[in-house]
Amino acid sequence: MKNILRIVIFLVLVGGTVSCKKDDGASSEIVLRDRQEVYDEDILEIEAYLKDNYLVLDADLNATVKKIDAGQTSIWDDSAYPVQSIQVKNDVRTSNFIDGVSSDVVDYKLYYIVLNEGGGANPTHVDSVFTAYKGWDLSNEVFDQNNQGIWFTYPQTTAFDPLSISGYRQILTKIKTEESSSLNGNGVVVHQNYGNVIVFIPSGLGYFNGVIAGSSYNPLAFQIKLFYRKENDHDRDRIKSNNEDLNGDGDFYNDDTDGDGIPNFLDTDDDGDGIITKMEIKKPIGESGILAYYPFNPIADDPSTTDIDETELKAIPSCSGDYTTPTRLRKHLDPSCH
Ligand SMILES: [Ca+2]
Ligand SMILES: [Ca+2]
Ligand SMILES: [Ca+2]
Ligand SMILES: [Ca+2]
Repeated sequence: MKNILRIVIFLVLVGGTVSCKKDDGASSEIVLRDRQEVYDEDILEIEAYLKDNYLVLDADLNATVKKIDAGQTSIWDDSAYPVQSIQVKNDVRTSNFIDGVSSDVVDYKLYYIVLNEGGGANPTHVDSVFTAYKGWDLSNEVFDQNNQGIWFTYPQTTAFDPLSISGYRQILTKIKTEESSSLNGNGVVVHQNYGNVIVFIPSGLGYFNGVIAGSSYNPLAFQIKLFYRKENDHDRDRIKSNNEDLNGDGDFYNDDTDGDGIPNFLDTDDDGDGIITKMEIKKPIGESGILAYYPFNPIADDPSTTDIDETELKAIPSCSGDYTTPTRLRKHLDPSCH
């Protein structure tokens, strides 16, 4: 029970921190500091931490970090599990409109250690993910832990959807979901070959001025295990959000076919012709296949399901009736055609 309570508290903090603005009561007494200045301090603190501490792993690659006291090899110098880094921006938005980008201009460095890559799929930024985690501060005090796993969804569809912090969700693109899972004799799910990563998060990609683990502006570490992902259709237009990143750059907020300020993955009428996408891609009566709506790309039969023929030879057509060319202008993106 204690764990569940902690999860709820964690979620409130996560949701509150990423969505709260200056009028947040809990943080109103904390002086709002300059983001670059805080980051410059945080990254020095994180780098010192990586040089002053070492990693202990159990047989299941559960991590514990300890302060070096007898010549152990630091995380910084550990060649078995080398520390890596990526540069990222703060992805917390002011709105879901195209122009709702964060005013945070800091170039953040995220240090991370891949303990296991995982045998499944890389999640995209807008997939829901099911992860277990352990979070600790740079004095190695664990402040939250979830061993069973919890779903996080980005972006939120309601304010109550669990949402992870920016540094947490952005590092997940570096690992993959599990290869498989099974139930053991006690009915407990056992995950095999899942993505397992440790990430060191500057406070600007975490809770920033929100109080976590006893203080604000607190850089943190998380071990994250990625079990499942779910592809979403955020606007329920029968086109997966993953197929609405038209320029394929991994940014789902810069694709706006009709220029109305709403990105395609959240726009129910992508080409702005007054006919909703879902209606434009509905198959006429008598069309072949088992789906009511054209898929984005043709689908081959899955030989593992011998009782079902999944074949869909025709995908969303262009105005001229081209059902297959990958680069065709699909009709839901062509305002001259419904
Ligand atoms: Ca894009
Ligand atoms: Ca739009
Ligand atoms: Ca759409
Ligand atoms: Ca339309």
